[in-house]
Amino acid sequence: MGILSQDILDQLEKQAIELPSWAFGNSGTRFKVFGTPGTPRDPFEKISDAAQVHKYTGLAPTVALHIPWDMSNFSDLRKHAEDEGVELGTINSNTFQDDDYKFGALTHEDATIRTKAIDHHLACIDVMDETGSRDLKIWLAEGSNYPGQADMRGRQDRLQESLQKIYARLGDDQRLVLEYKFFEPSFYHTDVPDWGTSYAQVAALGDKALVCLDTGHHAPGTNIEFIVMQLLRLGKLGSFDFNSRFYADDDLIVGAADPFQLFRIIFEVVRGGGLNNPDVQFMLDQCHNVEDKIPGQMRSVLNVQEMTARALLVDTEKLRAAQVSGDVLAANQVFVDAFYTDVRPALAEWRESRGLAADPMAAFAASGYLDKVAADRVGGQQASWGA
Ligand code: RM4
Ligand code: MN
Repeated sequence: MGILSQDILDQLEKQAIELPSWAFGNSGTRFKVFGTPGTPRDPFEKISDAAQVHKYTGLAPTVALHIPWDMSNFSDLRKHAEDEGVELGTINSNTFQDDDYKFGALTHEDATIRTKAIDHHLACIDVMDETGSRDLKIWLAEGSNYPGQADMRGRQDRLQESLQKIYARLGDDQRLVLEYKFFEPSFYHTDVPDWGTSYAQVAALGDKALVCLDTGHHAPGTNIEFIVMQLLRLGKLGSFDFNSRFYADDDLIVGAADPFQLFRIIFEVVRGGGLNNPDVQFMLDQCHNVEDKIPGQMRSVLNVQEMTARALLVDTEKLRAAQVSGDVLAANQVFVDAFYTDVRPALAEWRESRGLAADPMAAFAASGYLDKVAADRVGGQQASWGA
């Protein structure tokens, strides 16, 4: 395949990226949520849409669920997923949409509210047992808005205590990943704002607890690939939530805002042994406010694939030699040469050799699927955050 060696193609063959069920529902900003004809009305329809992404790209064999948004009969949903050619993946908990959690959930001052939040996570693990999911992903909206409002230290202690109770319920093959985010919805302090806090919390739990890195959850200018390197080095990178951002937690298409950053991140994944390593789950966490959702997800997984191919093209021997000899410009040249290599024609050719369309986006558009679901899915309530 031209510039892509057999070794690179073998690695690309194994690549798997998990899709978020919520990417197929409507979303928007606090100003407006735009509906789209054909948007799924239940988790079954979300899974069917997600399966389209896998069908055309061969890259997305699993779908993450959000509880309670995707509450269903899970054995039926699992069967439906299998019939559509995909599997159910990570289970995401939700302690950010209940009045009781206004001042925290796992960190709350009140033990009854903490217990309620812990029980929700235990129920999520019950769901995992039914869906066959390995990972429980916890993202917490907890923190405070004003200095003095909260006892930050007490909240860390309560968080650890609550997480221990959740951790104790995990099966042997199940894991917990704790996601961090530097701000929002709290604006002064956040209880899990950075990788260090997440690391400290999960390290105190045990081997089955790891960090989830959402690429949109850092301050502008943060060197995210450094964090990737460090977490891999520590054996604590459990999963990625891929997306891209210009300003805050924009949840835009991964690789859209800064393809070079995605390249640098994946280079460190490869360097740290995290590529196609089942311990490091690649996931998307995105929303499609104005673009079509299925093609938006397709574009996303293709972007990850393209940047993976480019990262694998880095001549690491040459790079290492330049680093050792202190040849700054040569090292940088090796790095950017790979980044600037257009792998798209080679990937298109390779796809065809595997029975996939050379251009998955065009093939999906030509399939008429979007028109069909727009005609079929009439009535009912379109899925969105909260449903
Ligand atoms: C949060 C976080 C979580 C995701 C929710 C929908 O900001 O990124 O991963 O589950 O949004
Ligand atoms: Mn996320």
